[in-house]
Amino acid sequence: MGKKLTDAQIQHYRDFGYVSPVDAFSADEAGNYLQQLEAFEATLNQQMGKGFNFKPHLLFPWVDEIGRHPAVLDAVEDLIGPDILLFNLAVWPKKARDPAYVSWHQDSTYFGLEPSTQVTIWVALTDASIEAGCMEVVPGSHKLGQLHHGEVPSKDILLSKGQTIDVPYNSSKTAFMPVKPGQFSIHDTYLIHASGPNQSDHRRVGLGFSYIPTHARNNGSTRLTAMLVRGEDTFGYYDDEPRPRVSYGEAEQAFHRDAVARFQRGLDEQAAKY
Ligand SMILES: O=C(O)CCC(=O)C(=O)O
Repeated sequence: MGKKLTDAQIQHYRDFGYVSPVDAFSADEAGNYLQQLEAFEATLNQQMGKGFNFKPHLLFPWVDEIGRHPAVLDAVEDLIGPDILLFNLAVWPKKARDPAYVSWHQDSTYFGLEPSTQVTIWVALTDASIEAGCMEVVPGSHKLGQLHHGEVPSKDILLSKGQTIDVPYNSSKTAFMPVKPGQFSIHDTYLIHASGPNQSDHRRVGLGFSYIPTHARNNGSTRLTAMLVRGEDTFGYYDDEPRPRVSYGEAEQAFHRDAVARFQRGLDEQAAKY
């Protein structure tokens, strides 16, 4: 038995590359987080999409709180050990009846990690049903290792460069990962996954936290930032990210700008490799 996951869930992750759904907090708490997100969006008059969809845990204490939720970190610890860095957070909200989708990809493609150990925890703030465009995965595909991706230009693909797997693989069997507000799904860095358009009448909002063990270094030429969220970092491969103290404060915005610019340079460098 792990700290959060059962032995069967841990074995399922090893065998198939994912686990879902897992409970973190109540639907009421999810509603409170969503309210904070929407209050911020109202001040900017835009979705927490482009410009804010990377690393908002550096801008908002409520996002930092979710990223450190014991249920989340206990599950991560069960899979990658006790010394944990939050490496990235990506948010791709989908409006009601939104044609936007995420094409078939592997998260490892972006990150340039050695070893490529990374786990994504996708926390739902609203209902992410199949109809609303939850994630869909190819069970067991994490065992295929890194596959080649090509850039697919499409205004509806939410991935920044439309990176999509462009080599054949067996996609005859897929599984959906529907999650309710306050629940999360877990997937491995090499797992092939996607998410479809939102065909429901409500917004689909979730936060995709990427965690790595402190020993996973980035092989790019830009020194990246990361936040130690549990344990100890004796490697020092990343500049420390400070926790946000006030929502969208000046210092928070300045650090966020710099961290995202570096992260973006890292993404561009990795993109040149596939
Ligand atoms: O938000 C989505 O629909 C897709 C998220 C995703 O691909 C990820 O978190 O790795």
